[in-house]
Amino acid sequence: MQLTRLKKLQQQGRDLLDRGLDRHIRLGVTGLSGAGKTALITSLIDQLSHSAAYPQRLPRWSLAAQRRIVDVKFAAQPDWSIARFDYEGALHALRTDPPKWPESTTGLSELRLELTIARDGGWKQAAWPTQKLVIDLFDYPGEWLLDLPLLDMTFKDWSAAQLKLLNEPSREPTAKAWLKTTASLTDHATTTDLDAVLRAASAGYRDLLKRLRYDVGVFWSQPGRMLLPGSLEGAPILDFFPWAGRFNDDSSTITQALEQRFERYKTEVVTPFYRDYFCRFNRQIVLVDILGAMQRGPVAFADLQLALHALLPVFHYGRNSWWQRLWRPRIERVAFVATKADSLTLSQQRTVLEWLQALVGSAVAEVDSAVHQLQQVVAAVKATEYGHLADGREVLRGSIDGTQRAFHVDYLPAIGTELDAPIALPKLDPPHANEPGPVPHLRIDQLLEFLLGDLA
Ligand SMILES: Nc1nc2c(ncn2[C@@H]2O[C@H](COP(=O)(O)OP(=O)(O)OP(=O)(O)O)[C@@H](O)[C@H]2O)c(=O)[nH]1
Ligand SMILES: [Mg+2]
Repeated sequence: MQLTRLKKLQQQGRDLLDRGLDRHIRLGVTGLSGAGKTALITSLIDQLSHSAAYPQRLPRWSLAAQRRIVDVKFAAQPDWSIARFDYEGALHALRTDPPKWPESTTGLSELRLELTIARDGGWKQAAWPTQKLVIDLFDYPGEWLLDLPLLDMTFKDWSAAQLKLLNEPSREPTAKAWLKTTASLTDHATTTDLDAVLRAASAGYRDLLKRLRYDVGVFWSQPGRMLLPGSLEGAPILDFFPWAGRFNDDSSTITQALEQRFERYKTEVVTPFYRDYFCRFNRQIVLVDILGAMQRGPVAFADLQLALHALLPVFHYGRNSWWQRLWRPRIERVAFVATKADSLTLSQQRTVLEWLQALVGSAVAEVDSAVHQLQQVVAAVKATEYGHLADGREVLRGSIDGTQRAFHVDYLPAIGTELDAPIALPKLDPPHANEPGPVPHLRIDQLLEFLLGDLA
């Protein structure tokens, strides 16, 4: 506890120093696996690092439009114990021939950029003609965010909620066998076989979560680390599962053991992430994979809405929960973003924006008004060109499986209608880099304006 407080004080000291010197942004970028985080961060870094030389590529970011970016450089990241975001590796993949999308990632990584910006008038201009803007970017799995609500839950409440979910029609057929096995677990496991019993049922639960995610397409799964264990692979802290057992029986060995693991998961896995990272972000991009969910079909799309409902209270600054009051997250700006919009025509992009507004709108209305928020539809890396066929129909042109094609996504549900069937979204190859400068994008400059526009 002492060590934790000391660490927190040290961090606060570092943050204050950072902020006192110049403007300092700690930008977290998150989204569930495959949402487009790595492509987005790579594009953000690419746009920023070229912004002094190619400001014309970012017309809607005022600092670039006013030609005030003097220099951009990479700097040593403050936290040396986490991976550096592999911008060079991702860019190399996008720039090879044929180009490839960056590899999938599973953990936390960080990168620091330092921008030198010409001042725009004001009394400081004569003495200090430029100022520094330090941007730390963090890539982290959205699955970790889904775990934050656990901090407010007891094992009993969490178990009840998860078991209810597993019995719903979208999940029950897949969960049936595991539910049956766990229900038949007797609570008379002796101390010697308890560990083996828990290990086997937990492995079954983790396997179930994976099948639900990858076969059925659901998004809402807890605990998130069971899907992306990273360094916790095989660790006993992940050996727990929702339990329908007798909670009021103090002598129940299984209940006690599971409860203990659940509490340790909260204090040793969820809390450190919340305290050391989430609370220290002052800006946040949340990627909402609307197109990915529609592509997986109605069950996945409904489940995305469920996941968002679970996730959005994390950005609720009314600080109703003890963990929010204790650590006081200070996110000032949150951008909810749907990416991969380059697969759609302009009017279809508008439809996706309407969906995004509808999905996050109601929850976001409750976010503290001091937190600025944006909903936007972008493409981190624009892989298509828009055009028309001879008969006037709209069409997109891009490379699919190495062949140039003209295509059009025929079915996209209008807002307020049901998604009847999966949408047929093509998996585009990245664009060939045939011009110098940053990767082509859609509205990344608007995103930068929202995230950084108030700073210089
Ligand atoms: N057309 C298009 N496709 C994109 C774009 N961004 C991402 N994609 C597609 O989405 C896939 C996943 O993107 P990533 O950036 O790896 O997603 P991620 O969220 O980092 O995924 P994980 O690291 O696996 O969690 C890519 O391989 C591309 O196929 C985009 O801007 N345009
Ligand atoms: Mg990634």
